[in-house]
Amino acid sequence: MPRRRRVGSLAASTAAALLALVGCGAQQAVEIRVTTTAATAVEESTTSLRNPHGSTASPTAGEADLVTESSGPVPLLGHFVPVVVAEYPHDPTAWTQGLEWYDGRLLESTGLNGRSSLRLVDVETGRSEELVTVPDDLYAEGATVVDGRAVQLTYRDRTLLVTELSNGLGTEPTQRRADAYDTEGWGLCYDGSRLVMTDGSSQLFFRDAETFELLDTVPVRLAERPIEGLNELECVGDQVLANVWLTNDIVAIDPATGMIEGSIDASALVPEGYEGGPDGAVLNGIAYNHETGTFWLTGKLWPVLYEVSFTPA
Ligand SMILES: [Ca+2]
Repeated sequence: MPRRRRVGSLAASTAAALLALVGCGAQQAVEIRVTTTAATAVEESTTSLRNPHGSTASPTAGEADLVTESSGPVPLLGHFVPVVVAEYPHDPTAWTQGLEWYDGRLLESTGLNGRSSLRLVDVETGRSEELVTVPDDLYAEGATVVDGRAVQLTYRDRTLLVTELSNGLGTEPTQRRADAYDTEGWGLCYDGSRLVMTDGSSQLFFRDAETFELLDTVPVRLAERPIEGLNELECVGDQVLANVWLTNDIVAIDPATGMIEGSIDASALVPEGYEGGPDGAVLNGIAYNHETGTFWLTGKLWPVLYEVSFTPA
């Protein structure tokens, strides 16, 4: 059984990138304070960003509650922290690169050469009920589901893997498409019409869901500042949520403009001993459960998978 607990007091910001969105001016401008990492020389800037949705920057508790209702997700506008609904075991050898809720199980893509896989995981046990072994020459990255097929990126191999899900995973990818893209592959999600991809930069790439043809790119910015290291993605409602590599932050992006509209500080979820992301074991992996309105969060090599909702910080 999962251990259930709630996060009582939430940790302050990490040494990693922190977004703190506070206040709302007369023109619904959102004050945004940015603190960069210790590793990149601390820099603080304050700027303002118009809220494109025309609502307040920090949702009320009532609005936040809507995030967990089945009426569909509301945009994450402002600064949030996770509230833990439950904890489940997670394979501590899984180098999590992609996470998505599919038919009552978690579809998880794991990376590293020789250890890459695509799995369907029972969250109660953390066990992979089905597992595709990715060929040893490939390093798997983000993955998502399009019409009953898992689409899986590779890191520097420019190879797209497609795996049919309808009749079980089988033991190897159904298709291997070489030279499918000309960047690195990091995160991937499907918004119902287009695939959204990251390559570790500050860009979102929009691709045709069938051909993987590049349709558009959008730079992601917090006010005027590019946010680099966009990693694992989740398409939720009208937003794209992105893990920011080497941080405990998840940003909520308006994919039409690239504007960061909200942020989630998940510092309080970092397991003991995993502070600072030892050996690359950082927060990475976000999946939305449209049936419950909750989210699944984990990290590379983390022993725990969290079921969470988000509440204003
Ligand atoms: Ca995801």
